[in-house]
Amino acid sequence: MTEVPADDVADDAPPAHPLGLLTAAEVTAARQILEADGVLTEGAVVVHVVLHEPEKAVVAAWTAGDPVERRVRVLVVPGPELTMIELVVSLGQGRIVERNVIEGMRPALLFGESFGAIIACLEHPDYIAALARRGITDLEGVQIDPWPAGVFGYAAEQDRRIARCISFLRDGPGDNGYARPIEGVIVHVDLGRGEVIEVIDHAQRDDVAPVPVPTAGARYGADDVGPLRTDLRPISITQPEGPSFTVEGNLVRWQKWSLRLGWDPYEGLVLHQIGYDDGGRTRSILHRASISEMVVPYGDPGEAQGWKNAFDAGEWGLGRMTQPLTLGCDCLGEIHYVDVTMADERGRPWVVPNAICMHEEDAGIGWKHVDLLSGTHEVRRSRRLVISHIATVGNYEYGFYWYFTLDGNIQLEVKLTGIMSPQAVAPGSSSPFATTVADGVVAPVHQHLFCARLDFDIDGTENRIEEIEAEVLPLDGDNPWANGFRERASLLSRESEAQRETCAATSRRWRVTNPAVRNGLGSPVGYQLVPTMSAPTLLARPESSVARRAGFATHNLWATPHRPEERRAAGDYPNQHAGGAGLPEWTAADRDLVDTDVVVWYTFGVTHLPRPEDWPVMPVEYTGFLLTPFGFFDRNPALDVPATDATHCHEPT
Ligand SMILES: [Cu+2]
Repeated sequence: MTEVPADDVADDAPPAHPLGLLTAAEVTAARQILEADGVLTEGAVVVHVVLHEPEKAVVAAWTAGDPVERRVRVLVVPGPELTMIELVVSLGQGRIVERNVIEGMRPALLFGESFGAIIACLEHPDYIAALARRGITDLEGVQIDPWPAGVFGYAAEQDRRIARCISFLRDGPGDNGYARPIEGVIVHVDLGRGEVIEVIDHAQRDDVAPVPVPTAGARYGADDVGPLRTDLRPISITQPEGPSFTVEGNLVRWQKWSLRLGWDPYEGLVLHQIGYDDGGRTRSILHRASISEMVVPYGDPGEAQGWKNAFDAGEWGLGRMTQPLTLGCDCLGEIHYVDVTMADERGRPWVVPNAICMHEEDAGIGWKHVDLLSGTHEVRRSRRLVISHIATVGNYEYGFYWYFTLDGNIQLEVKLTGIMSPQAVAPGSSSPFATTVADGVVAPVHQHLFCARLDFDIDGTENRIEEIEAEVLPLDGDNPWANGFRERASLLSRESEAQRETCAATSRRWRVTNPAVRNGLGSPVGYQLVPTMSAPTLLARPESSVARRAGFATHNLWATPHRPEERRAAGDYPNQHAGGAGLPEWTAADRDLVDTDVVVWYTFGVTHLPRPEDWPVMPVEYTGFLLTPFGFFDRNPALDVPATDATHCHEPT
């Protein structure tokens, strides 16, 4: 187990490609330009500095050695009001080239303001009194979680950036506070001003006894759960000649695949220019792939839980919440790490070391056949390139694992783990909207709905999308034995037709093709989006706040013609947004999708009906999807994979 030496990805050498990862020197240069401009006034917060990706045509026309024009997008919040300044800074020209003042919108929750909200709670007499009513007088062990507030018509929401703060009790610094929810206390905090607006104590308001704070602990560290099992023998993964991939700048090559790594504070890992080498020619598949947005809506209709609808991408940020990975623990084998650079809230470089992990895995058999007549046995191993990162969003962990395999498949697997956000109930009681995980502790039902944005470029940008499913034939003269079924392809020609749900019974999937490029069999080349894993849509009713705000989650599939500014499925600023932005707004134009630059948006995820086994820390649960070639190749593209041991694997059985 070794760490492959770092290359120049994270150092300050100027990126050699227009889509190169942002460097610390670039963030520093941007900050100097902002300072010189005077836009960073006293108290201003830099929300993000992110690469302003050049338009597709510019990237396509660029060749090695051409000058690299680098621009960054910056978001500045000058004060506590709902004013934000969007800037585009040209690093080459050393100046701000675009400036747009936005009124009435909120940024993602800011780290500095969130810490300020916690302090404001702890100092507020109404909060201290609410804790005292629950027997808590020592604030040392109180854990406060600021949550995105959503839109529920509270007066506190008006014209402010707010958080709703909920509380838990720890018995020491290393304790799992989620064992002891402090129920019925929700604090509305004005984030911009660092002021408590209102302490809502359900028990005081309703003149009822508070729900007792649960007493049992739920620690999960090695020292807390013993005895540990002792019969696990070591697994060592060795690649004596090193891994089979190379990394040059942000360009990754593995087997016939090539792609470029990107990073976004909200989307996390971004994959650009995914292509496949076919006879010495790189064929394009995806121009850009990322998680555009996600939402975690809770199902309990009561006021204690019913407002919980965290947009973990747009309100917190899957990139901003990404944590460094640890060799041998998070990642096993011959690992190549990539650091990522963002900006802190003062606009200074903020580097997350070991944020992206890359390695190769054996993936079982790739293909196999035993010819029973001759006894010939042909079998090939499958292996995959894994590119991953893990975001810790409050109580939860989301691991994003992109897999590339030798047979042309691309898969995204999301691993969900961490700690469920619990609720306290009276000892011995339960909740119809939650699973009891300990006496007086229940885990409410909720969903995790991710929206992948997939900008397909199948052998070029002019693509179309069809819905594919099995069609059962009617019982008539053409189907006398009643067994007949066949593949049906339906062109999704407009945006209104491309708002679709999965259907496991008919093996429904979606195929993106390029009719202008034919394979050796004479049919259009294509790739399919196959719903291989769980893909619920939003369960909250259409009348709900979250259905308006997370419109993307009301369908599994959407398709749009490519527009560079249409990046985030719920719009750029979902925090406390009343709704309608993003996909519902864009697709209202009902644009044409035939032989255009198609972008596919796919909502998938998990409806989490908690189990006792998910407590106190969840075993990984999986969701995701598969992209598989359909006629992109003329036959199995992994025929040329050599046998692992030619002498053994070819022997007659
Ligand atoms: Cu969950």
